Amino acid sequence: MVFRGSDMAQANRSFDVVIVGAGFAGMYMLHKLRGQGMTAIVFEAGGGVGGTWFWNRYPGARVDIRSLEYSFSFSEELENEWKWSEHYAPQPELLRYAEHVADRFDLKRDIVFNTRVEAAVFDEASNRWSVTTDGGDTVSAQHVVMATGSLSVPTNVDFAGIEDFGGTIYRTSQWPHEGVDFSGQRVGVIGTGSSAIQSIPLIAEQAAKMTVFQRTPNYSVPAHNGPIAEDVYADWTARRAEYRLAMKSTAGGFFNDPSEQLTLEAAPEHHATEFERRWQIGGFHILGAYADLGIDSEANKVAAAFAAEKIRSIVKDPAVADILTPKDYPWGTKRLCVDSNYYATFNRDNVELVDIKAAPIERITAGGVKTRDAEYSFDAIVLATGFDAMTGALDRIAITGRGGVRMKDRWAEGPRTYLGLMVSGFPNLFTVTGPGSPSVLTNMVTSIEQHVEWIADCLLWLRGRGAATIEATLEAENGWVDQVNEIAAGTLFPQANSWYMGANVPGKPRQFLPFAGGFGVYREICEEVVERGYEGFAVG
Ligand code: N01
Repeated sequence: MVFRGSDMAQANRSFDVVIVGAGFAGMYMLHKLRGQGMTAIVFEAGGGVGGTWFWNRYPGARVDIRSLEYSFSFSEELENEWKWSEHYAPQPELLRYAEHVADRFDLKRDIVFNTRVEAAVFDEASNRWSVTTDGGDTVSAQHVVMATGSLSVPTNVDFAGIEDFGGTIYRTSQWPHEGVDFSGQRVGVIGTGSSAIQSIPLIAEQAAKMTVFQRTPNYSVPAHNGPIAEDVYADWTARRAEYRLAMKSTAGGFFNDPSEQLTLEAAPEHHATEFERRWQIGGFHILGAYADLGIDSEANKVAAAFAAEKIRSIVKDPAVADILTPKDYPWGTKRLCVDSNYYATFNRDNVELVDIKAAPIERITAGGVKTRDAEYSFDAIVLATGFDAMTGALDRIAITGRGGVRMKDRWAEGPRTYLGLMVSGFPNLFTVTGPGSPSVLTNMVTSIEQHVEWIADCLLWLRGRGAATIEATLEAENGWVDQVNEIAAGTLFPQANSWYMGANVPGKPRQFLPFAGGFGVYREICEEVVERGYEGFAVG
């Protein structure tokens, strides 16, 4: 097999660290390790850097955390030279940013593209990992960092008859790089999560006719996106260090002005003005309206009622508004969507909404989609059906630790980690933003930086001690899993059939996957663990 890496990679098959994935996490990990004089190679399944932003090229794809905050903070030079065009940057700009980071830090010479890692096996005699790619190459490393992403493996939704469809099927997560022109076409979109909610308004503008198949309605808030005003940028630049530091103590790794007030202690008039004020600011600001929205059912109903009223006020047909209104899970317990013109799109003459909870899809036919009640004809179908979140990418690599144990088998009842960073029995293997860490509940870049820096510090510490291995103890892992579960049980999150709960993948154990105690708290815990000499880890 031809090794498709750089000259250095071809010449060397033994590294300090193998990094899997060249998204934001893998890129920063590589940069950080190089700075510590360590040798590292990155394997990346895609043809370029950027991870999420490399794959998800559907119309309207953009970040849902403000770009000033959803960006690297580790390099002042990088921060000074990059200027975001909009509050919520669109995918092409985010991809350009990833490319810029790769070029400015000369990362690509140690990234092997178009190469998927298939297996990682720990050898107990040498205390090294053997990592094998789909190119048939095997390299050896003391450590492995899984920077494989939390939402990187699409669910394999198999509709009966899908192979019969005579038109074109597109998946939002594997969008053609050259783009798609839907002009004059009849388009069906299946799914109403964030990917669909971002793409529907733009596809509707192009298509002759669009039909949206909704199984479960989602709550969405407007982004109110637009250019970043010069004074906002000037303030950010002047006070950036202070802002970046403050972000690290927030619950989500970004700013949304969280209130400490309890919902039912405020008057109904206050609810109306406070929710409206935050709706007008846009994005996740609304999540901070009251302190108990995520933990108190009665408080949550106030937010849900506000959202329902908003939908009714935007969508002209009351029957359509009713279908678009969530009714069977608490507000905010599925990932809140951030949109531009989503609800208003259903006022267009060329858009129809089909409730497939009431009349499920039976099959895809040669001409379109057949539900229990009707048949719809399409030239194209867009599947916006989601991801095997947080564990999907790790499950698909044959990771074998001590005693020949497969990680997938260890996790048969649900993922078990210590701090979302390591798994007992899998020495020297780290996960970035893995299950059991705040991850998808936060600004991913903030979380990625914290994890990468924690891992890099750990490797330096190990090197200083001349240690060969580090691994989570079973006791620490059990304690952490209990803590993650207890915190989740104190919230309303478990009441929704969300991908946070693994509920979107048939057969996946039902377990709240991220740590819901907040980023700031989590970061402090990670720091305390280090201060106590890597408490909960066995070092050999
Ligand atoms: O996926 P989803 P997504 N038949 O799982 C439906 C991030 N993200 O790609 O809810 C019919 O949310 C499914 O219905 P139901 C963000 O964290 C961020 O949209 O299972 N329908 C649902 O409506 C987000 O939360 C951005 O009943 C089926 C939809 O498909 C996460 O990625 C943008 C079905 C899937 O929604 C995932 O979002 C995009 C079936 N068999 C994504 N199977 C930003 O804004 C599934 N569905 C940054």
